[in-house]
Amino acid sequence: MKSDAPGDASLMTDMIDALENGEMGIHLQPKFDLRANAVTGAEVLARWTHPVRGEVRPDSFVNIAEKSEAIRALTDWALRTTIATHKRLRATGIDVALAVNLSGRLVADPAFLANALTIISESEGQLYLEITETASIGDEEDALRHLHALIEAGALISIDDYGRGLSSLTSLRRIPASELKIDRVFIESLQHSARDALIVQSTIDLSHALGMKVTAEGVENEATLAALKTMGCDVVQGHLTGWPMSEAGFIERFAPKPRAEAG
Ligand code: G
Ligand code: G
Ligand code: MN
Repeated sequence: MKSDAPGDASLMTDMIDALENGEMGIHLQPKFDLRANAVTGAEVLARWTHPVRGEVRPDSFVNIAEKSEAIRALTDWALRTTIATHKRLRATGIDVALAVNLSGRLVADPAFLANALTIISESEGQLYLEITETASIGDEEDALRHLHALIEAGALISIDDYGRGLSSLTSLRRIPASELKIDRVFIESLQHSARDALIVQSTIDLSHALGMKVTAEGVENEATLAALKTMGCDVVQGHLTGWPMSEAGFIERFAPKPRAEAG
């Protein structure tokens, strides 16, 4: 797809408007901790209802946004929205870590960093930045310096979609990550492919040896969950433990229920 197609440009203008007029929202997908046997986190996923086009899938607007400055506006918005959501969740008694997706190409962007540091310093709860590599961040001095500054400001770094595309052993060499998320292509075939099972097991062991916890993405059934538990995986995320849901839905499901009065 061409990056400067006219359709893309108008979609980006609409997207910038959407960030301000309430069309853009977020959903939260539970991250279930296998040892705690509880949801201890959630991934923040942008959701856009366009007045004419209807639901616009994030893969399409994120991909287009990544080709311009628009990705900075989207990510600033996502961070601010996450921090406001975090406050509201905590007010209902929900204490979970929230994870925002951060496009790899923003990591080396100084203008993004300045804003992000200010926003992140306002976070009241644990905040993860899930980074998908679009370039070899681990080999860029600026990017690495920025990651350390983000950590200094209180964020935790997560390597997203590990094993797919550009995300590779290169990212493990120098990225100061606290979490590694194994891409769902490996998780989906865990039951049927001995090779994929070996890859997942060794990725878990390698991550632990490097001091990272491991989240499996795309967990859709009990058999996969059981296998991951045996392998020592720390956290699972997927349709089995919860689809992405609205903030209201998340509160409904996870807020501590006041005890019913006797009688
Ligand atoms: O639910 P799902 O279809 O939401 O998400 C599709 C893709 O869009 C995922 O790869 C996810 O990481 C990405 N995505 C969702 N929200 C955001 C966001 O706020 N910023 C960035 N950079 N990516 C996002
Ligand atoms: O790239 P990232 O890992 O941020 O993408 C998250 C994406 O994965 C979102 O589009 C989300 O809707 C999707 N997703 C979440 N759980 C599942 C699942 O169990 N199965 C599949 N196929 N997709 C999932
Ligand atoms: Mn993610």
